[in-house]
Amino acid sequence: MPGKYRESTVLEGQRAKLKPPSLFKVILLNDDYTPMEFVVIVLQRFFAKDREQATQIMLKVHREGRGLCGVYPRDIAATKVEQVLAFANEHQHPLQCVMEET
Ligand code: TYC
Repeated sequence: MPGKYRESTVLEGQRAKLKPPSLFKVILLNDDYTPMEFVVIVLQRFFAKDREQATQIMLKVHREGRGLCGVYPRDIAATKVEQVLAFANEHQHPLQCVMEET
């Protein structure tokens, strides 16, 4: 298709095919051994929660078995899970963290 608007026509064609990225929940799981204070630190360090928010989420996980830390695009969610598991392993805590598509 000749003409001076050809390039923008191609760009619009590509734009129309893009879907918004899938989002993933990052979820912390309860266990009987990880100290509460360690979980609060994890939520502050990796999920940008303040101490009050972190404490509420930790207590929810402790009482209900699991709790939402945040919602992110796939790669960021996967990195958060890796960071939490590496940090827990370093400190020899069995804390588990998973991601789930929303
Ligand atoms: N249940 C743990 C305890 O009593 C605390 C805990 C909370 C562990 C949240 C993991 O994701 C977790 N020490």
